[in-house]
Amino acid sequence: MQIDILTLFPEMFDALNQSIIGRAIGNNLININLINIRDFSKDKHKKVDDTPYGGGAGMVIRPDVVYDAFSSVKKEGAKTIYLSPQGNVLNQNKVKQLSKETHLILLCGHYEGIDQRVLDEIVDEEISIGDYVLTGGELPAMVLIDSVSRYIDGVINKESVDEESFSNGLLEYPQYTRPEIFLNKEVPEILKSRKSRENSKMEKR
Ligand code: 21W
Repeated sequence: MQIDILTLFPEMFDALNQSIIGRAIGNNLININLINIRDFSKDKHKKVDDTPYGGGAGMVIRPDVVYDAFSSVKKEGAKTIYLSPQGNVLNQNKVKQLSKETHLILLCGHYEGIDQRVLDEIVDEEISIGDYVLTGGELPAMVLIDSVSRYIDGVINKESVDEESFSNGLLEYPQYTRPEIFLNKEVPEILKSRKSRENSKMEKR
């Protein structure tokens, strides 16, 4: 899957080069391309925002700069997602649906917001990750990438995808490993019996 990320803070995405997602990127199962929106400013001071028409606090990102950043990666068949607090809240069904796409373009919002005209022009879908206020769309974009990546073939084994999925979440159970006694608490007896070990995935031979 190709994932282009339009952001003012590309360094935040360094976090993706870790663990399972880092390995998936290394194995070319996911290709992440970071685009710094600021690189498309035509201003000598690299300015990307301006005061809002009609007044109000803060600044608004200019539509032309976002449009040029978008145009540098847009291809036929890509789906453009705007991460924004006003979007539909992400859930496991949406995650599964997005994992079938071949090319996602993620536009990260920012506290100040983006001129509505460019959003109307380029955005296919608006997604939030929950009803609380963050400072930008970067962490939500990473949440989306992490959750979607699990469904991409080869990223994690198939049993884990089914076992850990939200729909089966109620089947979760407490887990134990060594040491057998920790802070005076023993591993439950039933899990230590031979029969139980034979039935466990971990020790199956
Ligand atoms: C916070 C952006 C507040 C915009 C007038 C009109 C992306 C997010 C975000 C942010 C505002 C997500 C304004 C859950 C989130 C995100 C930053 C409001 C000011 N004034 N999911 N608009 N929570 N948050 N804009 O915060 O970009 S997905």
